[in-house]
Amino acid sequence: MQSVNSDRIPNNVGLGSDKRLQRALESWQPSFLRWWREMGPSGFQEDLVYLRTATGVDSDGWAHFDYVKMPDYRWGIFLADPVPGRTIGFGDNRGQPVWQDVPGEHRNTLRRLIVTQGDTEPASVEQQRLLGHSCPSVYDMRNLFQVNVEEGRHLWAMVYLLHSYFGRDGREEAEALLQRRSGDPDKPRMLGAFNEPCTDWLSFFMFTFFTDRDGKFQLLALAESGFDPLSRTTRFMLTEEAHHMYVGETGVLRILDRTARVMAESKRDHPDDVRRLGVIDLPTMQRYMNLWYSLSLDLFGGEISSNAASFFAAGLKGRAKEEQFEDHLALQGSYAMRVPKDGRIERADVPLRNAMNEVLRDAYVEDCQRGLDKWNRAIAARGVPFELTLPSRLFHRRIGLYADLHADPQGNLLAKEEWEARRNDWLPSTADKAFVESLMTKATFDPTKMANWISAPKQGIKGRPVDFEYVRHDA
Ligand code: BYC
Ligand code: FE
Ligand code: FE
Repeated sequence: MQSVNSDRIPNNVGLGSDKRLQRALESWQPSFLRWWREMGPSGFQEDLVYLRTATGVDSDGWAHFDYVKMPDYRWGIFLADPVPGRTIGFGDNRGQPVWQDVPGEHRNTLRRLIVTQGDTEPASVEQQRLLGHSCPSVYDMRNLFQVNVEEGRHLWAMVYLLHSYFGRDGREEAEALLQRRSGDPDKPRMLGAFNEPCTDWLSFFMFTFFTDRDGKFQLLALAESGFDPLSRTTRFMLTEEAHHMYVGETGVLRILDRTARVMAESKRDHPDDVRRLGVIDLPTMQRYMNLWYSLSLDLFGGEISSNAASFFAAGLKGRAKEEQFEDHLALQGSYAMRVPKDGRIERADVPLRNAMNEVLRDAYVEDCQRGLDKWNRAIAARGVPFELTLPSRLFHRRIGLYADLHADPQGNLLAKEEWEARRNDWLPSTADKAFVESLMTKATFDPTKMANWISAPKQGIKGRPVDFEYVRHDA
């Protein structure tokens, strides 16, 4: 077993000179590698994969690209550069110097936030572990593995914080992050969407578009934290996150492009006809989107949240790009919330601090819509009259104010029976899933080939051609 040091683990946290931390990470590393072998990508572990590895935090030269076997990936620990004289930007402690250590009174809350963030990272790897066996192309397989190893690095990032700043409980939490399992009823992952199956590539692309985007916004909010090590860690994680969302956005775009092209060429638009041509019909795309969007909306927590108010008050978790707001205290303002009351939806003014989850969700929804606009332009460019729309925030929620409602995608409230009867119009049915899976029964290992249901990407990775051998697999 190779030990954790600055040669083996690229880092900019002075790991080599901190013996205590080095020992702690050394004792965690074998558990991580065991977990990776057991729950990381199934198969392909001995293949050479053309991967990006973070080696520093310079905006122009932070990553190195080369072939590597996944278990040999150099999972590094990087903090964005400190901002000299940085002060807390919001809440009751605004203007005070940021904390370089954990303030005693916020210890439990901070640990909980870090553990929740950390839990999602290995969860997503577990959810995606079988996808290599049905990849539409070698290019896509490489992107899957890139996302997987980087989610592994995000786990390292949170474990670094737990080991460095939370002593014994931190070490216990770091072990527990490797014990929970996505979808396991006895020891599930912490947040809803991370226990959902993600076993086909349409779900994978929806996940990386919608669920990784929750990651982006949660990381933006944590990057504002007054706990400086958390801020610096998450700031660097955001650099990698951009690629995950790119994989999702372009993946869905390529599926839509392929479908729309087949529809235009065949002059067919009935979903059954479209399916017979071996591509995914657009109403099915809308249903998968409805599912992953609503699951991801839940990840922002309750609309009205005293937790969120206290995170904000304490300066632990801010709003995305806090500097864009004028009022950083948020003590006076209110938020006009849609609140269910007596079977109807009413507006109610909620104190702004209690609405922070909804404020973050607003920014997320806007960002999702920008992606959808691109998707719709791609469909229109093929001359197909179909538009994808984001469902209402009231639709299919399990967390928060709308969890017990039965709303259609337009936000109209329905009786439970009526909603159940129409469920398959709005969410993927068993038949939809069977169809999608039927397209994805085997992997494409020839770098020059692309599955029929998806268009080729416009460009390859790091200047390489699309048909480059991104994964060296002896099929
Ligand atoms: N499922 O006041 P409330 C990523 C719990 S994704 C299950 O409404 P709060 C990634 C909540 O914990 C980003 N439980 O919510 C993406 C609380 O429990 P307790 C992950 C949920 O606390 C793709 C109770 O309900 N990062 O990085 O304001 C691939 C009432 O809570 C859910 C973070 O989430 C749910 N959906 O906010 C890889 C950042 N929602 O305390 C990676 C850290 C809420 O009563 N986490 N609950 O037992 C947080 O900031 C907050 O914990 C949350 C919830 C935003 C999640
Ligand atoms: Fe992540
Ligand atoms: Fe991600």
